[in-house]
Amino acid sequence: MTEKFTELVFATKNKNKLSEVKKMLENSGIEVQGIEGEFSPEESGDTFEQNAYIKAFEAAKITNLPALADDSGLVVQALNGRPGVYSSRYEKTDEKRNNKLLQELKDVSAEKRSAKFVCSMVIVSSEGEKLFSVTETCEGKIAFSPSGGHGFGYDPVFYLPEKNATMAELTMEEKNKISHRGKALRKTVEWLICGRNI
Ligand code: ITT
Repeated sequence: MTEKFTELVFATKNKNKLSEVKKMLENSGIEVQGIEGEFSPEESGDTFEQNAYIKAFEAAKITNLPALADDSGLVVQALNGRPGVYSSRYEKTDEKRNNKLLQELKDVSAEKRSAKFVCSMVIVSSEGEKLFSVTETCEGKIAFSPSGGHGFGYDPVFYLPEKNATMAELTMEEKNKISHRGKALRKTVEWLICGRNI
């Protein structure tokens, strides 16, 4: 039996992620809801995918709807992959996280500042069965200072050599075309619309 989702809960407390995903799904026939009220799943996984599953399952239990979750973060080569799955726990605010990152990299040369954003997306059924997962990346470098007023999180310090701009200097549309979340979401939407057969 082929079943189409028309309603999906996006298991995030991050309003910026929610707007990016809503924007990308606006003409898809799939209505995305945020999650209201108390929602603080323990992100105890070792991988982005495990954490995305934990968040999605928690949201599915609360809402009784199929749920989508994204776990994402920044992997910095010169820091042996840190902050990685701990990206949101690296410091308490975006500004503090970016300052700490720049401080940790203060003696690292331009050539050695490679980094990537990673995004895992998982969809679970309302019973918590993992139906789909995908992991995508976006490669760049850590800038020497923050720049740009769009986006969120580490965007002001994430420099894209091919654009000669930081992620925060791109519009949301431009970011969605190349970002880890944009790429993962396009595959997710493809699966939601045509690839699913359950
Ligand atoms: P939820 O868990 O509620 O979805 P969160 O913001 O805590 O929201 P994560 O656990 O996935 O999200 O943590 C991701 C961290 O990486 C967090 O600090 C984000 O600001 C940052 N991040 C994720 N995607 C990003 C992006 O597209 N641009 C900049 N920073 C990003």
